[in-house]
Amino acid sequence: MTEPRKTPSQTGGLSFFEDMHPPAADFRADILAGLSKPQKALPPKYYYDEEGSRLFDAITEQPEYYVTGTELELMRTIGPELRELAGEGALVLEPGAGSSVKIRTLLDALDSPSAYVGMDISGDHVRSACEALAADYPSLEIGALCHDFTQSLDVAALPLSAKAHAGRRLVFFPGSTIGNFELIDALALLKTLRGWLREGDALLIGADMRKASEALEAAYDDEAGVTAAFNLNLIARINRELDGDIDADALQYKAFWNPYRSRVEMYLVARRDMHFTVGGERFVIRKDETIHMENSHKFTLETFQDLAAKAGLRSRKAWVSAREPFSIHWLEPAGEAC
Ligand code: AVI
Repeated sequence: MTEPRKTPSQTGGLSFFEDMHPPAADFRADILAGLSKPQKALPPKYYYDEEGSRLFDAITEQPEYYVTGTELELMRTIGPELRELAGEGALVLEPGAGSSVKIRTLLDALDSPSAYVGMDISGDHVRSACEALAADYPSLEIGALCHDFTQSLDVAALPLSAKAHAGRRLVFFPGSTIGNFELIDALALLKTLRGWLREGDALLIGADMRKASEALEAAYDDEAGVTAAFNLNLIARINRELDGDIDADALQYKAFWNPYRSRVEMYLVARRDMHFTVGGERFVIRKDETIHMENSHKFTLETFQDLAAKAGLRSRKAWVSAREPFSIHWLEPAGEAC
């Protein structure tokens, strides 16, 4: 992976598109393994088929789901400080390139960024997201990588111009996606992202904060039922793709705040005893038994900075929104991870 393989005209305005062939997920094996656990669990990474992605976008528009709007507002507020900290000509790298609004807000705030590289496990998704960005930022060098961001990345080997490679690397990981990982996996991910940085580079990351349980439970169980539909969509996907016969109507969505683990936990609860088949295997769920769907960890400034420090990242600056508390952190490499 040294030379750009395609010219910008062949890639819809992109400087490059590179498929790093992330390991293929095994939907059937992962779902069957999850349903076979004593505490049944479905991996949240499978939420995002076409309908799931549409439903997630709809979640971000719900009045109770403060996360997206609050982070965006905070990004806009701190724009001048980000410009100052990043300096001129930054190379922006975005693992899990998702919200085009947030990246545009960052790019607009920065002082002549030299390049942007979006990454996602789905090649089609990242390519079209980056092409759309390239259409709006025609003078910016933009590349797209099909890559699993939990894996290491040799940034120096990316087919970018010398100018882009000379800029400060700014890894952008918004949305508090870090909160969806078990803490041990969040630490591993921070260490991986730390590995992309040199002295003077930075990780700009969003982390949602602890707040009243009522606000948290409402955010993850909105009145309109969109988050419930988002969870039940995974059941529909399993039925469709794995020849399943799970009665989705017999499952009730429930989200609750677990203060001991500082996270919102999301479940589907069986309203009655259920017998069903998935992928040719038979399963039983008893009335009131749960299927664990997702966690969303909430931090304080201190708990997040402690986690970052364990990954070899030192806090240079952190901002907290004035509305619902949400934090954005500017972290820089500091020594080695432990
Ligand atoms: C993607 N992630 C940051 C969301 C969150 O807030 O934890 C996922 C989500 N699940 C239900 N609502 C939102």
